[in-house]
Amino acid sequence: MTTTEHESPTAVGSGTAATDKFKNERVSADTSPERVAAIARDALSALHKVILDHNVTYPEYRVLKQWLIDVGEGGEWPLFLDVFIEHAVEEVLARSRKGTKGSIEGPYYVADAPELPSVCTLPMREVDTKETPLVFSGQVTDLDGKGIGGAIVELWHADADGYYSQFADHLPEWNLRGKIITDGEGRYQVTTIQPAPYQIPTDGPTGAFIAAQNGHPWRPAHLHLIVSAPEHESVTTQLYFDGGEWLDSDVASATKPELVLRPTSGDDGINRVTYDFVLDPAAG
Ligand code: MBD
Ligand code: FE
Repeated sequence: MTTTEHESPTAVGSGTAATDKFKNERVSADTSPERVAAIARDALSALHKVILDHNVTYPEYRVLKQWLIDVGEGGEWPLFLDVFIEHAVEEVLARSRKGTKGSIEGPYYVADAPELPSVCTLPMREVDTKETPLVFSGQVTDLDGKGIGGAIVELWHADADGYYSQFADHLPEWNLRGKIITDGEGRYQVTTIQPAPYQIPTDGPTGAFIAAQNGHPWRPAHLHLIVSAPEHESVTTQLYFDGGEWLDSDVASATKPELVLRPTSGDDGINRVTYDFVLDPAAG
């Protein structure tokens, strides 16, 4: 806690908010019954193998059952899955992509953020303006390097205390979230603040899972982005900061060397960095 005085949001609070948001989306997948059966069969045998290899006991099995119930009741399934599972799904998607490297979406994306012009400042509180400003600019292009006008750069990130708006009651709606529309050449320039590293809530079942393995609950400071344009595949990604704490040990296994920013710190106290996004053409 550096700049504000408020009750720390609890794991149950942020977890429940993430679960409620997810339940409001209607999700479906075009998966054949044969494929469902094959995946279910292999998932169960993988788990059976772990139980047999480790001689898992009845008391251990019951502790697992209780923990699974706790994750659900704490609303932490979006958190747990996105931290420990999503990176593998992203790896599958990445096999078919040539443009900008993707990364996981995580549990804290909210659609329909305010639209902003190509040169803009993210919505922020008075207190956020006391943090280190970050001017983040660049161009969205296709695979041939041609700028894409009217592309959308959706940006969301944690504040300097590591909290996300809409998932922590003390923050105003849409704080540090926006949809930036690129100019005719695909360029954008957004002013925001340096985010802080994110700590997985330690008071819930995901925190207990991490502590039980002597792991740390931290993600390095990051920006979340979804970059999209008509007739192109959208890319969901994250950008990190060179030299940032936890960059080499992200609890969510979601960093890639191509996604590390190296901002310059100006004499005016402003950090500046550019990053260009390259979109694949729409598949099929
Ligand atoms: C985050 O901020 C995040 O990006 C992920 C993937 C999981 C938990 C918190
Ligand atoms: Fe995040």
